[in-house]
Amino acid sequence: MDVSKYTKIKPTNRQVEWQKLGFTAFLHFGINTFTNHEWGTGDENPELFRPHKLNTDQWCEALKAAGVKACILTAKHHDGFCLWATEYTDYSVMASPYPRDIVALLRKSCDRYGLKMGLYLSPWDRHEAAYGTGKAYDDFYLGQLLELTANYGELYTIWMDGACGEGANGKVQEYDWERYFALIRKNQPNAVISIMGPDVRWIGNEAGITRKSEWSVVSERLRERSAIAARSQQAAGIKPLSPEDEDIGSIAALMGEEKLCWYPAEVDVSIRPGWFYHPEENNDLRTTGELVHIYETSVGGNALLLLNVPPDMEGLINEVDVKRLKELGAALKAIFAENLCADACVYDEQSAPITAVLHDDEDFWCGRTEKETVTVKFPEKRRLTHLVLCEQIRESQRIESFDVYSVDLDGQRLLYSGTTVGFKKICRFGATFVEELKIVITQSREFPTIRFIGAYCERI
Ligand code: FUL
Repeated sequence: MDVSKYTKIKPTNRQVEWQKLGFTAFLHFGINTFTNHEWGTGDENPELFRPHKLNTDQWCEALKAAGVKACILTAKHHDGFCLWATEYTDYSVMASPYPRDIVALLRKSCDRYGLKMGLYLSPWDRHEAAYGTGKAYDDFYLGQLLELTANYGELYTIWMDGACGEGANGKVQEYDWERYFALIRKNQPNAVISIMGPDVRWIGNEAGITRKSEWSVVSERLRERSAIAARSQQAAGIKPLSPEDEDIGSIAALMGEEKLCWYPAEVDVSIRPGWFYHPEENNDLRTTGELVHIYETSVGGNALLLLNVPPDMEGLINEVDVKRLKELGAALKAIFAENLCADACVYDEQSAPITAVLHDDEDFWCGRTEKETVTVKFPEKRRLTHLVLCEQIRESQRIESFDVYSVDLDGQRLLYSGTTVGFKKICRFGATFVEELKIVITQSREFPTIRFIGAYCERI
């Protein structure tokens, strides 16, 4: 079968750089933090906004402890209240008892802590009078977008959620997405435009669940769904596609699709039940075990993890969240601190040694046929609990299925059976002493690539 239709689909450089971040954080903070709501109505009094101990350094420090590489702040949520000194509305921090530009403060802290910064700018605005009137609102939104993309340094993403409801006047806006995207491309050419944009796909749930087989090569219709909502009626006979579908990337699922695109998945999930801080949820945080599982299946499931940690009414990441983030960081270190593969011998079926896969860089190994076996020989028996496999996604996503065996004098034992690999696959199995690993790629599109192999043992 000619699979070049699939393998010719490759990511842009900005998508690869975004994917490398792996683990990122969301900061939902705003007027809702002070009203204990999830969605504000847009008429909350700015007087309520009093984060008297606000400290964005403390946010960054807490996130760093978990191993986060970048964060996204809700510069404006659906209520329309802005966290920066915008000239387009009075409904902002500047009208509050805490008149400081929080986007600027976070920028400084991110730079100090070596975190990348992204911004969430809700298209839906329940405060702005122009909302729902067409071009007047688009101009207003573009003005805000211009301020954020021009005045706060390099942003790695602009995150546009899909919520689109009524404004204060009962009207609903039809957004001029193409104008929004053009402005972002011009001012922040390296930033991915997420969710409603063309670069990053919403995984389809907010529960931290990644598909068993997560493909980044999918139908262009998934992206048109957001960009061209008005034109998205399906032609007769073609099944509608939704981000929630379980299989959106197998060859069977893509059969008949005219246009394909690289549209990688992001898992947005909150450490708490809500997106915003609610004091009554202080005992309801996800456990460290749950968070490690979400990490292993998202970061290790060809997706990016966007974990929400909402600052509280004092303007701090609450101590219970700080504690959980530290525990998560420690748990991940206990697994991934040392790559036990770094001094192993790796070779392919032609017995050619492969050193490229021992380093986590851009070099990679490339197979010749659809099915290939790669062997990893350790200098001595080593206890392993995890294996990490990475494809070189610049060459597209190719591996469809693989098995991992432990081999010794008694024969071979199956440790793990997987499907897609993509940017990163984390395979967890019961602790096993291994002298030789056989990675059998049972099916790939044309030929597989492997950019990196890592072997780890969880310290308990
Ligand atoms: C959704 C919003 O409606 C939620 O409040 C939250 O911000 C989530 C991440 O995106 O569309």
